[in-house]
Amino acid sequence: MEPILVYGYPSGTSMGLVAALEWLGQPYKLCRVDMLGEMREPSYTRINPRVETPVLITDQGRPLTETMAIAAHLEARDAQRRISFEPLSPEADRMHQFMGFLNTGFTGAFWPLWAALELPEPDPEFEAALRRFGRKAVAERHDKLEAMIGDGNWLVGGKHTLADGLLAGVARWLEFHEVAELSRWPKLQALRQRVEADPAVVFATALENGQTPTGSGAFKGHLPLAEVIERFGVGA
Ligand SMILES: N[C@@H](CCC(=O)N[C@@H](CS)C(=O)NCC(=O)O)C(=O)O
Repeated sequence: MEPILVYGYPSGTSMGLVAALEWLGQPYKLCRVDMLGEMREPSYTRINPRVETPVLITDQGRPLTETMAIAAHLEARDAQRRISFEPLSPEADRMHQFMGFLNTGFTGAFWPLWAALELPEPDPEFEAALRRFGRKAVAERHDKLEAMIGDGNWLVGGKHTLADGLLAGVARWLEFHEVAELSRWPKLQALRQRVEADPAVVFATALENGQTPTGSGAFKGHLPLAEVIERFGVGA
């Protein structure tokens, strides 16, 4: 069977893995999940007990969670090195470094901003504190990322890779949370413009938005969440 990526909307980081699957060029299916609705049904815990996206249903039918684990799985399937590099090469190490940074500190810096947005009850003082803390953390992580970016067209090694996919999924939260002008980080701005204009990222973003774009041909259609849980979920 083809692997199936369960990706979340709105504005999920998993969009970057959809783009990576396009770049990888091997047949895959998708399952589009409303993170504010159906993901919160108890049955979802059968594919991810932590109630998050993404989840990859592997070609063996096993649910695999956590972005870094999914990325490692895709890398292992990438014999032609379309989205990764030769294991143990300097480029592979550098790509993993970027992915680790993006998936941890960079993504985590946004959590206070999400928390401010999702407060269960109005609490203006706490909300303002969360926003102040979050904006500072996000700007600081952007400064660090700007310093890490080289002169190439992509994050590492002159081609788009899993690292660029992860960047595409999360970096757009800067605008979503109205933290700062992207032009404050010129290297990141140029890189993001390139990544976000890439056909695979445009395709993945359109799918996330509920449109029906034409991709590279590797995408073999969506499955409903209920079917994915019924066929591949753990337990009853
Ligand atoms: N450590 C996980 C984090 C995944 C994560 O936080 N996903 C978000 C969407 S980007 C989510 O599902 N959040 C749950 C929610 O919105 O309630 C990973 O890297 O895959």
